[in-house]
Amino acid sequence: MKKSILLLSVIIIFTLSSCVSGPSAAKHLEALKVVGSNLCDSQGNPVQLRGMSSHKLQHFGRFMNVDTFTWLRDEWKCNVVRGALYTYEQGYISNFKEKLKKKMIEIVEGAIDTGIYVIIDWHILRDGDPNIYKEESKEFFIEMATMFGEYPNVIYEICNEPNGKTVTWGDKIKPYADYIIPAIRAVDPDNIIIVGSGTWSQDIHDAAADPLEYENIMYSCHFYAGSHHESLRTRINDAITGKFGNVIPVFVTEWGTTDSSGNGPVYEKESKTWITFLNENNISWVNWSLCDMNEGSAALLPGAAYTGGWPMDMLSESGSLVYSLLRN
Ligand code: IDC
Repeated sequence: MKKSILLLSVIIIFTLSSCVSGPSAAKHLEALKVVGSNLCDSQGNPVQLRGMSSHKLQHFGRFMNVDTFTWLRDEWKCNVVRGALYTYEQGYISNFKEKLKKKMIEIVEGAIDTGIYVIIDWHILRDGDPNIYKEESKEFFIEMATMFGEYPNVIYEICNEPNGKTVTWGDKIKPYADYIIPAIRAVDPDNIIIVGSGTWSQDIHDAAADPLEYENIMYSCHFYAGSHHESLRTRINDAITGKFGNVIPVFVTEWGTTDSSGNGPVYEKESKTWITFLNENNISWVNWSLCDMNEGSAALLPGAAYTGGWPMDMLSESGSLVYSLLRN
């Protein structure tokens, strides 16, 4: 009798303490859905996600872990992170399939434990046509959806930046999406799926003229403050208000404070103009990138800790700007 009371109290104490400590103090996350041009919670209230993207996971994956996520959530006020799974450049296709898949699993589990959303980004770039590796992509997303589809945290981004003269929405990207999305939906019926468009995910007008016919789809639009300006903002505005024939929801899954090389000076004024525009329109955004590389768009200075806790003097010019934009 005494023994079983002791055992019971040990179990109760253990359960209580595991409920209140560490990253598992995570809040309950809302399942997301798309209503018109808006990302919404399950009640239909608009939700804006803001956060940080990794740089290429094969080089900078060490910054993506539950400690940095907890820091980003509490200090930077991020509610989303993005893991950039490069296909090329010694990425998933070229060399490191199992290693990078393992990293992505760790990232998703870390985001679940922290209670933030996570974008699983199939980061095509030099391989401009997503169809080149559509079999690998399908297999990968089925695996992710099978493991994590029941968690509201997960968002699938099925092609980072299609590019190339012949890689248009109608000819290449929509058919690719129509190949991948049903495969994900067979396993995960409802989490958000984000689709890129031509010209490095800027041709959202093409997607808006001929959108996909599934629930909970969003369209990414990418910008770099030194390269993309008012005309792209006008295009986004036209897309979310139906000027191209249909209202579509836009998600800025990647933007940078520099020009589109990712390097060089920080364009502070233009970055602020962009973020004001996105915030006013409830458009979610994710900044490139959380790493300590010596390039303008990197948020951290070389040598920054892999575990968060960064003092202000470890943030780059870009990192300080994004930190203040996130906290506002
Ligand atoms: C850049 C990195 C840079 C790297 C290059 C190629 O910042 O260090 O050498 O990729 O791997 C994008 C891409 C993103 C780019 C970024 C900046 O999605 O991968 O990262 N950018 O060039 N689209 C527009 C800009």
